[in-house]
Amino acid sequence: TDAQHQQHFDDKIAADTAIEAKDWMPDAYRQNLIRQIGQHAHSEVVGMLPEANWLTRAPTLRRKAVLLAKVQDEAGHGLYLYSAAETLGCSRQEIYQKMLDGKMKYSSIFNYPTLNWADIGVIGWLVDGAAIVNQVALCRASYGPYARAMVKICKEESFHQRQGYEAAMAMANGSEQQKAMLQDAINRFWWPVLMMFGPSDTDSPHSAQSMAWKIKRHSNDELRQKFVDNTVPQLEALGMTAPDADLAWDEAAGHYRFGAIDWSELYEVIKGRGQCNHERLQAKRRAWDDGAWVREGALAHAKKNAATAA
Ligand code: FAQ
Repeated sequence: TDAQHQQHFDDKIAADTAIEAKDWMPDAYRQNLIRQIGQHAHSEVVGMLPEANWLTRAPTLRRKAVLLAKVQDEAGHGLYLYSAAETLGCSRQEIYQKMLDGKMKYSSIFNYPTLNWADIGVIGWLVDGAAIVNQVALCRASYGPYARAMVKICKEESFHQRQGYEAAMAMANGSEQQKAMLQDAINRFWWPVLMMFGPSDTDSPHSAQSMAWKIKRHSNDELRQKFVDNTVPQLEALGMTAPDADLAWDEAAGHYRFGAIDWSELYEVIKGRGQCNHERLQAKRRAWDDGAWVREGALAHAKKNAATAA
């Protein structure tokens, strides 16, 4: 009966046994995972655009090769995540179309422009750094296919974070002009990166249920705090600062305290009114349309092979 199924599911969650694709699960659990994993997948593929903007203008061949590898990794992450979402019974094409139609979200951070080369170092260092803090927690998410995808993604993400920090380090040790460029990039990305972790716990509608289901293991605010604690010493090592006058070490708490986040900015971006929302979706729609001949060709090839086999 449904009650027995529910009891079995609850027992597994309580015992930290992974839920697998063929296991019974409450429909709300399934739908919530499709939402989160789908948005996560969309973030990976939309997230390729800001950095791809600098591939043709990377300052050296080495920087170009590393950045190319990173951007390709993000495409791979998108594919693992779309596959994980498909194990829940959704259609990849359907959720992709929803993203193109602006009906499914992707991370707010990718709606900010990359104005100069320093932004690329700062994205690798701060954006991938924030993504790791969030994704390490998701390696223990209760849904097996999602958790396992996260393990591989985190390994690649830590390489991304290091390449970003190393690029930032080169600029921090460079000319006055390079230092100023780096500081400017940090100033622009700092607050949007803190917003990646989602609204504060008091305004996060999905958190309570997702924590009860052990999809989320830590709250949005806990992970944001962990990121700040990790990152401030790195800022200091570079001789850079955060654009936050309230940022200070709280000895008693063992944490860095930081200033108030402008939540209206996050909500504006999420609603589609950020600086680059329109441009990002346009680029993705164009890529989808331009790729039609590849999909048609692959389909014709598959049909021909099937006919030959028959
Ligand atoms: N942007 O109730 P909550 C990467 C939405 S890293 C946009 O707190 P939840 C790596 C939220 O979806 C970035 N929307 O929701 C990379 C919900 O809307 P809905 C991707 C946001 O799910 C680096 C509503 O607000 N990482 O891609 C944001 O419990 C460089 C209420 O929020 C992930 O997606 C936001 N920042 O917690 C790639 C991680 N925050 O669905 C390329 C997986 C919240 O009701 C280059 N996701 N919203 O319409 C998660 O961990 C969670 O979904 C959270 C949000 C923590 C993002």
